[in-house]
Parts: sequence; structure tokens; C-alpha cells
Amino acid sequence: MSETIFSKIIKREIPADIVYEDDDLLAFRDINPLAPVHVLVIPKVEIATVNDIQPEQAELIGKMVLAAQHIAKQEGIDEDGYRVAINCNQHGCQEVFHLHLHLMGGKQLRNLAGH
Ligand code: DGP
Repeated sequence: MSETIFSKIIKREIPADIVYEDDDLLAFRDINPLAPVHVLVIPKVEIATVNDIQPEQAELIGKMVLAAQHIAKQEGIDEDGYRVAINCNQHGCQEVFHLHLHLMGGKQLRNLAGH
């Protein structure tokens, strides 16, 4: 997989507003937020898309969801609620081909039908 902008953020070659980090994961605010809280949770290992996740990475993916849970509480949006989403490839509107989970909240979101 070719290096993406997120690899440069992991290596601190470009800046990001980092809100969480551990040995496996990094989380930072989306540069183009769609909600008052819009954080991206990424694995430090390069995985291009959901299609590329291997069975032995199941624990890592679980850690991404638990990190989102932790950040939601840290951001004070856990009780009101939030959305976690992962886009995959063209129809999923994926733009950056380094796996990332979107954590969005801080306002009433539209439902998936757009209402
Ligand atoms: P997706 O469409 O799921 O691939 O979402 C990619 C997101 O990444 C998009 O919401 C904008 C965000 N993004 C792209 N480049 C940068 C960057 O350089 N810094 C930050 N913080 N976010 C970025």
C-alpha cells in the first residue's frame, strides 16, 4: 500500500490535533469536520480499507471502537450519543486509503436516510 497523509501524521511529518494515542492507535480531529466533534481513529499499522482487514487484526479493530468510546466520553458526547462510521472504497466515499473510523457527535445528526 502506498503511503497516505495519515502515515505522515503518525510520523509527525505533518501536524494534527491529536486527542488520543496508544501503542496501536492514533486519533485526531478531522480537518473538515461535519459535526462539532469529528475525530478520526486510525491504526498505526497501514491497512488500506475494510476489505484489507485480516482475521488476526480483529482485536485491533475492537480497540479502534473502544478508543472511540473513550474519546466520546473525553469529549463529553457519550450520553447524548454519537456515530461511528468507516467508509470503504468509491461507493462508501472513502478518500484516504488508510483505515479510519469517524467519530461524530456534539449535535443531532441526520439519520442514514438524510432526515
Ligand atoms: P474518508 O472520506 O472516510 O476517507 O475520510 C477522510 C477524512 O480525512 C475526511 O473527512 C477529511 C480527513 N482528512 C483528509 N486529510 C486530512 C489531514 O491532512 N488532516 C486531518 N486532520 N484530516 C484529514
